Amino acid sequence: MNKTVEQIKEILETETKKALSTCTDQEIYLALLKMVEKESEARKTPVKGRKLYYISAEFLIGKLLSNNLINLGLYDPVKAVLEAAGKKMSDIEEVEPEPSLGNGGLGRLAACFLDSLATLNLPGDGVGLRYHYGLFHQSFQGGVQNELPDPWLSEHSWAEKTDTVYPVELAGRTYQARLYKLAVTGYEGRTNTLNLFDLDTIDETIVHDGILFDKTKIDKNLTLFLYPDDSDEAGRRLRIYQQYLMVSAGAQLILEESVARGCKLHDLADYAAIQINDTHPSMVIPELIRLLAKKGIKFKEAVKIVTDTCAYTNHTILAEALEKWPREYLDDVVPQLMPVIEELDQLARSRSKDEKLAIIDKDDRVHMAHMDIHFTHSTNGVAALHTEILKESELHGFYELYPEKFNNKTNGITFRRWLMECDPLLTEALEKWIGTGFKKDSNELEKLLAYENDEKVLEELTRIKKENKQALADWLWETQKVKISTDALYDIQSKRLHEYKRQQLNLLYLIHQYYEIKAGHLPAAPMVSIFGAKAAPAYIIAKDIIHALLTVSKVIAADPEVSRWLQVVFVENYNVTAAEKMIPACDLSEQISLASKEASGTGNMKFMLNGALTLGTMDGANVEISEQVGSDNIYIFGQTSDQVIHRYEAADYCAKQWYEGDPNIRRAVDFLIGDEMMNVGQKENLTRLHHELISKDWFQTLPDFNAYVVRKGQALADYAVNPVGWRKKCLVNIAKAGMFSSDRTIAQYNEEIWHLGK
Ligand code: 26Q
Repeated sequence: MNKTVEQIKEILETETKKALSTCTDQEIYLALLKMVEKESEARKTPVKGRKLYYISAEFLIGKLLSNNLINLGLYDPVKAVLEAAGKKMSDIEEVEPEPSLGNGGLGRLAACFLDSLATLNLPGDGVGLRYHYGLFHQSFQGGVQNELPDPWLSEHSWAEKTDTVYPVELAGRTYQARLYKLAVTGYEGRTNTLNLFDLDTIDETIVHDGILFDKTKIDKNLTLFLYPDDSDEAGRRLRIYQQYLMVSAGAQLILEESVARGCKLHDLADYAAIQINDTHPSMVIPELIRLLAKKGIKFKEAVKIVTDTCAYTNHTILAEALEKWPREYLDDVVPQLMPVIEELDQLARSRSKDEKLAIIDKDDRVHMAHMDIHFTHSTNGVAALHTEILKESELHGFYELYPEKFNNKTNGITFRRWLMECDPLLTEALEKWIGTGFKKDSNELEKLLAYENDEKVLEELTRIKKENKQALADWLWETQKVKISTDALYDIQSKRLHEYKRQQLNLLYLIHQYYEIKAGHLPAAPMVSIFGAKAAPAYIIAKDIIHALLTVSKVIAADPEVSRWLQVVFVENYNVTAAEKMIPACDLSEQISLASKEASGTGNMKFMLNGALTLGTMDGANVEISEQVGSDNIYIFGQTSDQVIHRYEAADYCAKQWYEGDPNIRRAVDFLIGDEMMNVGQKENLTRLHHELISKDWFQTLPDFNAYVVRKGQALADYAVNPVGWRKKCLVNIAKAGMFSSDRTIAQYNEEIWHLGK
């Protein structure tokens, strides 16, 4: 039963022991946290049959207060209670620190999946680590990225300490992994659990000078940070420590829970399904085999049990992101696993003579993805194109050996956070036009198509977008003291900074526009170009790209001729909270990775759902977005993945030829080291980036440059010249976003891989 406004007021005042109007925001936040905990507890139901464990090094859950209130049906009455007491929901939200327990897409996907599992009433818990600091806090100083720890834990946080500890052996020493539990509420659904492991001995005081710390003191640092810098050996070893703590404690938890429900271990697959989120948790395979062997199960049978229980998701085809650990590291950190991994390698070699499919290669490196594919029953990619590329090129040998294991599960996003929570104005308008069914059945968004020619609806969509732009502009002013116009097209590229995602292509466009405007070739409409991106602390070129963008932003701002038409803003510390402000305000969503490199993308889906049009390459899920909306409602440009793959095979790409052969390209690239930039920015960073673009350009920015400029110009013209036509395209994008709900994705995982009980 939903609670009434009066009941909520009483609960909160009993908790705070005073009238709400006299409470601080902090007191109200804590009272709400308590209330949510109680409510969600009541929705925990016993599990019958198979239960899922989604094991992942990242869960980028974002702030939880509003999300939980929405899912529990308490948001509106709580808002009313607060308003009656003269309080604002947004002020209470501010009190909560964001748990940034993920880097980007992979971690956010895990969080969306937990939301959908609970919403679909499926028993599915997360297993991960309770990092004390999530992804670093980013600030810009002197035009460069600065990194600081980002604390989120406090005495009262969502993750509750339990009395459960599991022993985990690391480098011959036994550590105690303590279990923390965080309630995951479903929208009008059940409550599941996110299980996070930690050590009691972690010492936050060893952090110094930003995010530096002694990487050898394992008992003090193991769960201190999400993915410590792995540019040096100590960092890479620490990753193995983290991974093993997670999988060993996780495996013990899974076995214990299953046995408590009647499992006899031989039938583990009837009680548990384990989804391995990328290769970071892959050691769960040998660990489970080892634990089963300790209980007397023979190796061969243990391999079968584990294969039937586990499934693996691949999120990347970038070779450098596929984990291959020097055997020596594993010998040192997890010697108890090595005999198992060796036996698995022998078994794999008996199945295929192809050296490329081995687990331990001739250089004594352990290929985690290979172990996953051999010893799980399912390998999936995260978008149709990505899965095809895995089958046809990257993992072709494996596909020939195990065609039945390969399948696609196109990613999705939870509409609760990425529509209902972040865009209440659009949500309310949708409710008015098509009812509330879309919240549980995302395909109902298609009902919106009936209004494609309804002037009032289109006008209202325009008004909502404008209000969301104003809200973003206000927030930027409050948080960064940056002023942006709301009478402009908002163009946004927000995602991790990586060369393959090609923020540098956008950078070259901005320079090109600068020259065009100076030459009197004015654009069709003013544009605010907004970036949000963190660069890995040791990724030098990525940091140079940030520096170049910050510098271009200053050069343009200082030039009144240009800044009337073009403004460049870099949002500091891009995280889930910032995304929730930026996405609803966007007109044009930049999804411009080099075709074949972005496994899926999920930001692309969030922007689409909030009525932005995509400017993108035929990469990842952009391909499926394009199929959904049709070519008139998306701006596609650039090389196709086939062309890119052939070019890589032929190894005949020469950036210098493109640079020398095209005056527009040369002009834009050389601007990086011209006086305007050098006067404002740092010579070292700008020269290094300039050199990189001409001599390497691994992700083929230059061949796509002209097509990008033309297509973006067209988008700008459409926006300016035919606003009604533009808004219709936006409407089609919202209406066709249904297939990108993570509810759809999770239903497919369940039907085709997990077969969970209820
Ligand atoms: C590996 C080895 C050593 C150190 C770090 C890593 C590492 C860390 C994080 C490798 C990969 C990641 C994260 C990958 C990621 O976020 N991938 C994204 O996953 C999304 C969800 O499927 C996709 O939409 C994106 O396309 C993909 O880039």
